[in-house]
Amino acid sequence: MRSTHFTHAITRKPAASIIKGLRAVDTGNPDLALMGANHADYIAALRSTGAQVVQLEALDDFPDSVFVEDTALCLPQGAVIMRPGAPTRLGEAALMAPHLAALYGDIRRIEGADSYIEGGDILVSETEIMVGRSARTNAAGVAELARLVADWGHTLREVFTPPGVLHFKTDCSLLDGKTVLSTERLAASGCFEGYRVIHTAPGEEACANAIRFNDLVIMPAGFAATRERILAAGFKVAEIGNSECAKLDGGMSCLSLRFTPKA
Ligand code: CIR
Repeated sequence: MRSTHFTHAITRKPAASIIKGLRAVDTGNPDLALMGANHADYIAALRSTGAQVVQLEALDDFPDSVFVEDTALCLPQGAVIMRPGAPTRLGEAALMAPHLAALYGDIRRIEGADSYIEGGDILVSETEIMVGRSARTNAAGVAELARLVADWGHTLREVFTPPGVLHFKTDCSLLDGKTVLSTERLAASGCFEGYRVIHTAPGEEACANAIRFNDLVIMPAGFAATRERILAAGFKVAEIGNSECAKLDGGMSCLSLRFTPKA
């Protein structure tokens, strides 16, 4: 399945400057050693599925650059370089472009001066691309993306990220072609009509950002009730420590670009 199975992933080492990373609420700085260990576990989990995982060097000029997902959208036909809505992150996208160009034949770019869009707001299922408007992703960005991917045959649906939630995928993940994991507050908006929805357990909203990567659902460690629900639905789960990235509002999807390149 093209929305859940991939041959490649790109990650970037956390920079020491991550202590200056963006966060909605300051709960203290991340511990770099623990973050590095968690990041290594994450890469090992991706590799355990047989995928080739690129690990880019840290970018100290961009404190949030470990969260590579926001820089690009990778589709079976090609990749689209984003225009992050966070001013301190805008420059990260251009730095990702050459790495994708080395693997993909068709690279497109969001270029409109008024267009803003981050990968964390984009959920690609087997049948459509959902894009959540948010504080980082605006209508112009969504419209430009829709134009860019139209000739690749993708249908794009604009949805809305709940107020106070960083990205659309902060609150949901695709588990298979027709199943999503979602917080109750996001699912209540009706955006997943036609999908099977597994809700995060009460009080465990912070684990909604997981990823399906080949045979694994990779989720943050420490959310036992939700983990049970995912296991009961027949998925194989790997848990990765996320305490340090969580201090910067980051989760499992943010840490990689996942794709199967097309030359
Ligand atoms: C930010 O605010 O941009 C970072 N501190 C967190 C980005 C998380 N990325 C993601 O959910 N795709």
